[in-house]
Amino acid sequence: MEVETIVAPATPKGRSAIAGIRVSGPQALGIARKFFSPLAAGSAAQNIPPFSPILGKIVDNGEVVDEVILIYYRAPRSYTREDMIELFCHGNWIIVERIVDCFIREGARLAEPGEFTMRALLNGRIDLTQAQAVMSIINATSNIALRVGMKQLQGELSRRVEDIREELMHVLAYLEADINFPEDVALETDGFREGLAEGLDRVVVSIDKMISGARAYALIEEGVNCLLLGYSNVGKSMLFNRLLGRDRSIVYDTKGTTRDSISEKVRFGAADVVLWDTAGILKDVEGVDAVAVERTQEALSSAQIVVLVLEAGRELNEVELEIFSRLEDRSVIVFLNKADLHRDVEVPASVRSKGWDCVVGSALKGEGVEELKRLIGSYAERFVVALDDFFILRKSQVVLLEELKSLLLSARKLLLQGEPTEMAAEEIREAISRIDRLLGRDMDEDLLNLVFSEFCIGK
Ligand SMILES: Nc1nc2c(ncn2[C@@H]2O[C@H](COP(=O)(O)OP(=O)(O)OP(=O)(O)O)[C@@H](O)[C@H]2O)c(=O)[nH]1
Ligand SMILES: [Mg+2]
Repeated sequence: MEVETIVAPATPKGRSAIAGIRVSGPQALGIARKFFSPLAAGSAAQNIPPFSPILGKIVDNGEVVDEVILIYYRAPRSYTREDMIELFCHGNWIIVERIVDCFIREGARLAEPGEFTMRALLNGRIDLTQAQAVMSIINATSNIALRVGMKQLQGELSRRVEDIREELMHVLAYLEADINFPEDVALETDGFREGLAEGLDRVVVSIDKMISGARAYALIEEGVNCLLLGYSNVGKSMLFNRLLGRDRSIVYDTKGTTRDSISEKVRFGAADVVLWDTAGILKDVEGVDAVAVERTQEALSSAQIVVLVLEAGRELNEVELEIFSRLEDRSVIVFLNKADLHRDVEVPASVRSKGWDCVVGSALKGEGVEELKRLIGSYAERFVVALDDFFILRKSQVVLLEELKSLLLSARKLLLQGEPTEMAAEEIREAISRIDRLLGRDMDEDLLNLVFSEFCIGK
């Protein structure tokens, strides 16, 4: 069956200086020739050299629709590896629709969301992890998402997955040799099984890295999560508003003012941060207050940075000391608030002994707030430096990785228990097929449709 030619607007609906339209498929050039005529004197419509922008008119039924720039990409040197046309017209949707209609009338059809990228995948120009990176780049709302997307597009994740595949093929080759030529190859010598098991161990370590990298990335995709945490009424909401520079959260002189966790995106220095105001921690509360405290605990579980707000000049209470013990593995900054009420503020010994950064200030007067912003920013930037450890994977792909891991652990066990090598080989074959699904090679339609349904049209 002949490949269909697809067409779609490549820029969003609305008014702009320029809008783009994309066409891909064997008929792309043939159809374009029917409407497009180059402006340059003496140029015939037939003369559309590849890879060079040409100024011309789109003429529909004798009427000039628009003046456009057209670029012809000759297969396989295009985004989809098929023949492609890109047209740039004035950024008015009526024009865009008329040009798209011209192509449809002559035999192209409107592309599905993500269909251009899907073709790039099917034609082997990119793999599934790169296709996802494309989407992530388009949808990125933070610098970190952009940078992780760009790394993945350049094949960072693909290479790691390929390395794993290679290692497994290697293991499989040994196992198959043992299965097929048990008498020829003296494979079942000392250390044969142990050696293969060691190879599998290495692979499991790198799979674990990918799984935790995907989880870590999902948590900070929008920005590094920074949570304001503390006992009730210490001034978290007022500090939150100060950090945002506007009155977002209610500040009130009674305990239990904030109930829901409230989040806002901010940028401190070069870092994108999602800042969270939370309900104050209180002991022995009931009803909605207890639910509010639960919400805070929940939010705490996904925070990378915690700003622990304490009241200057007051002894730490039981609740606060209890909070301390739950912050072991976080980046913690202490803000000693309400310093305006005291002359000399001492940093409590218990805080000092933790070695946490500590800012003495006042949300009311705005003191210490700039210092706090700077600290949050520099902590957040450390996550951007850890870029190599992040991967963009859907939940279903993380599940694939987990299955992959358990197959390998099972193969390892079978090997070490001295079971017939065929049993381990079967697990490894299964594992390799999981890898192919991960890369989009083994066309797992459900997974592909899931991934591409989230794309925008024209990409
Ligand atoms: N003097 C002084 N008062 C402050 C300061 N920060 C907050 N307050 C006051 O402390 C009270 C509580 O402030 P909030 O920001 O609502 O405290 P919270 O920690 O969000 O309280 P909950 O949401 O109930 O947990 C309000 O009356 C604020 O005006 C400060 O730096 N100095
Ligand atoms: Mg509050």
